[in-house]
Amino acid sequence: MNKFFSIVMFSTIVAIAGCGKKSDCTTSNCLNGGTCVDGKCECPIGFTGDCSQEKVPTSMTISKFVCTKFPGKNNGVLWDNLSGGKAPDIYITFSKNGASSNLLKTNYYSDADTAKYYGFQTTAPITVASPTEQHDIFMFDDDTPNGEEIMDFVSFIPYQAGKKFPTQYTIISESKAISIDVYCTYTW
Ligand SMILES: [Ca+2]
Ligand SMILES: [Ca+2]
Repeated sequence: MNKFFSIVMFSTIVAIAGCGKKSDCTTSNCLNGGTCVDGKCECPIGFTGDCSQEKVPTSMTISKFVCTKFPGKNNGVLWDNLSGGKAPDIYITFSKNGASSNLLKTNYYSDADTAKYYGFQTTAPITVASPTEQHDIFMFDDDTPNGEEIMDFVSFIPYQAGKKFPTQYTIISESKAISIDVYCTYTW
């Protein structure tokens, strides 16, 4: 028998054996709400295999960021200490690490109060084309017409692997001075 026929014969035997094979699943072993159909788990979008494995999103959409914590002072003094002792005028930028242009730059809130939460969003949702790559949020104190001061920044990877695709999650800066909630959806 030549090699070609050996392969055909082997494939045929495997195919016949496959027909009599018992089911790979029952509804109870398909996870995360998956159901067993014809011996195969049918999974909620984003999951595969026995529905415990996540598919990496091809893109994400961020609808808003909400800042729940920011530093009210800069080394013990008010951010606008030189201009009459005022709280900072906060805004953020969101960018892919190393990218020269921002995916988002917001307007600022004047004299921001550390006891309040501040939402940052644009008229159109932000598309994150590389959800597995590092992105950065910088927070600034606007000092127009004298530029701005960087208050702190948060680096993060938008797709948090193994977390089951939360539509809201919290990121905290390394200094722990800034805490921001991210509101997002996923596309596969
Ligand atoms: Ca300032
Ligand atoms: Ca200012």
